Amino acid sequence: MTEEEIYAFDRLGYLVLPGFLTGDQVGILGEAVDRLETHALEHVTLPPRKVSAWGSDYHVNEELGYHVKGERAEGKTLIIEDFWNADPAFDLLLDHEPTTRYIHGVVQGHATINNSEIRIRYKGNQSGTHQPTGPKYTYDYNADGIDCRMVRFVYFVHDVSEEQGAFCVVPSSHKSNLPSPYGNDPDLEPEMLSLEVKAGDAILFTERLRHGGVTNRSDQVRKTIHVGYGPYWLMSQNIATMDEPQHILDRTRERLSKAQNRLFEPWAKNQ
Ligand SMILES: O=C(O)CCC(=O)C(=O)O
Repeated sequence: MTEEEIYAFDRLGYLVLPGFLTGDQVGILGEAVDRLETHALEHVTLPPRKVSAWGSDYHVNEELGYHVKGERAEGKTLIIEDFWNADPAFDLLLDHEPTTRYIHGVVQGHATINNSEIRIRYKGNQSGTHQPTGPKYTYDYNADGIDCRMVRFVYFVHDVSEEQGAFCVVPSSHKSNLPSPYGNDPDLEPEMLSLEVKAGDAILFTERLRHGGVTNRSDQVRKTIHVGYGPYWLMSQNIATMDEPQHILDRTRERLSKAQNRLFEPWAKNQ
């Protein structure tokens, strides 16, 4: 990370990274997201089910190894977790040099993946504003620099304007001491900023930042890939498998390189 990026991330709590993925990568990921959306919509209401620790009802897809909840309807969203198991096309995001460089800039020590979700947001949908608190989501700065616990990358496979349901943040709110008085509708919060992006851009943010997604008022279905990172001891932060080990199938592990596997292996920190 450059000195300017470190300064901006510390001050604002996020970075917009233009042109982070190549055109080829955007094409591969976009097609994989479309394939998985089709599969997930055909299965989302079927057994087997899992009710997560947070109370959400998921379909557990044993064929492709993902968890999915939601529906395709006005105002609704489809969330597909553990997508690594479903399609090797997503592997290009694992041990991806630019991603690794930024993660090492904001997470100290051995960092692993703790969250993987594809968000598909249909017309009228918004992602409620949230700003997690507690030891898993802290933002700190010490003698070694920025010291985040959970952070997230959002990768964009198509352009997203404010009208199209942009990811949004309250800049610098990761340093606030008080709970927000503004509720969870991102469209109504003063100082909420929509981050408009192009295909191939990425956003990196600390989970401690107040964030969400403004209402998608367009006919474009908004599709994004979200990957959470943090210190090795953080367990899964996917909603279906909250605080469990990462749900990575044996056949996925066999496909991945040693460096890619290490991203899912907290216990490998000293290897
Ligand atoms: O992209 C959005 O609509 C919201 C995403 C979000 O809240 C998250 O990744 O934590």
